[in-house]
Amino acid sequence: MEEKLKKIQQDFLNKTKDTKTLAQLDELFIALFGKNGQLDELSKQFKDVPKDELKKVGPLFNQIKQQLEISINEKRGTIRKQIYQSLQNEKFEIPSERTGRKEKKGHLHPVTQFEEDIVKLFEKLGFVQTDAPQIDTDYNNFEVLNIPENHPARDLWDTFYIDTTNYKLQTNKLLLRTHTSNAQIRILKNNKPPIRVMTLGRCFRYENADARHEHTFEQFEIVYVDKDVSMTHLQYLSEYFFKSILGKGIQARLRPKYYPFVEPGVGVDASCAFCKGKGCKVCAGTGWLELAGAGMIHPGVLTRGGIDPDQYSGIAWGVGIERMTMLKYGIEDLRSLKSGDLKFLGRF
Ligand code: FA5
Repeated sequence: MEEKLKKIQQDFLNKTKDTKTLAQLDELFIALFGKNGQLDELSKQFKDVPKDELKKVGPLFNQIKQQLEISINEKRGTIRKQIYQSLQNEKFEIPSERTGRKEKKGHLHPVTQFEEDIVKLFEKLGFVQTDAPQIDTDYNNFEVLNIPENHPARDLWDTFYIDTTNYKLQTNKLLLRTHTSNAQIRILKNNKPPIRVMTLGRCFRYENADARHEHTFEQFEIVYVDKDVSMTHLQYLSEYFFKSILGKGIQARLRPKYYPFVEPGVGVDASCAFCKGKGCKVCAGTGWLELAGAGMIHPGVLTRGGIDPDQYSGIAWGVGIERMTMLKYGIEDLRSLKSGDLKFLGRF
C-alpha cells in the first residue's frame, strides 16, 4: 500500500511539473481527487489493510494528498501568472489608418491588479492560494457554516439558484456562491494545522445594485489556524493589510457583527482615506468604510473540518475587493468598475 501511494505521489508530482495548461491541470486534478480518482480508489482498499499497517499508511495518505493538492495549486498560480504576463506582452493592433485613432495599449483591470498585489502581500506571510467553485452546493455555502435552511441569516445572502431537474447530479441544491467562505470547509478538511490559506474570486448575490453593492463582486478570504490564534492576530492582520495596500495613515477598526460561522464575529472597517475620518461621499459621512467580515472560526465549523477546537483556534476573514479598490482610488460608485467604460478604466 505504501509503495502504491508513493508511486502515485511521484507520478502526479512529475505530471504536475510537465503540465502546460489550466485545462490539463484540471484533468490531472480530477484523475487524482475526483470520484473514482486514484486517491479515492486507493482509499477503498483501506478496509483490507491490517490495522498496524493502516496506522502508518493513514497519515502518509493524508500527507501525500495535501502535498499533491498544494503542488497542483502552486502550478495553477504559475500558469495563471504566465497567462497574465503573455497577455500583458501581447500587442493587439488594429491599424491606425482603419480606426483613425492613436495606438493605445491595454492593461489589466484595476480589480485584477489589486488582487495580484493582495496575493503577493499574503504570500510574504506564508499564505498559500487555493480555489473554490463559484457554483457550489447549498451545504458548502450555507449549511456547513451553521446556516441551515430557514436561518434568518439567509435573507442577507440571497442568491441565484440553479435548476438541476434535468441533470443527474448527486445533489439537487446548487447555487452561485454568496461568499468565498464556501472555501472554508475545504481548506479545513484538506489541510492540517498550522493552516495559512488564502482564496479569492467572484461571488454573487440577489440584491439591488447601488454605489456600494453589485450582484456580482469579488472577495478575498484567509483562513489561519494554529495553536493560540486569537483576535489579536485578526486586528494585526487587518492593520497590516490595510496599511500595506491603502497607505500608512489608514486605521482598521473591529466592530461586533454577527456571522453564524464565527464566534465572536466582527465587521472590519478602514478609516476613510479621502476625508481622513471627517466624513465624505465615499464613506457616506461616517469616516469609516466596511471592507470585511471576520472572526474566530466557530468550534462547530472546525470540528466539521476535522480539527479539534480544544487544541486549535483559527481566524477567518473575507474582504470585498471592489470596496477596497473604491477606497484606494476614490471611486464613488463601484458599478463603474464593471461598466466596461474604457475612458474610466484607462485611468488605472
Ligand atoms: C461575508 O460575505 C462573510 N463571508 C465574511 C466573513 C468571512 C465573515 C470569514 C466571517 C469569517 P459580508 O456579507 O459582510 O460577509 O461581506 C463581506 C464583504 O464583502 C463586505 O464587507 C463588502 O466589502 C463585500 N460585499 C458584500 N456584499 C457586496 C456586494 N453586494 N457588492 C460588493 N461588495 C460586497
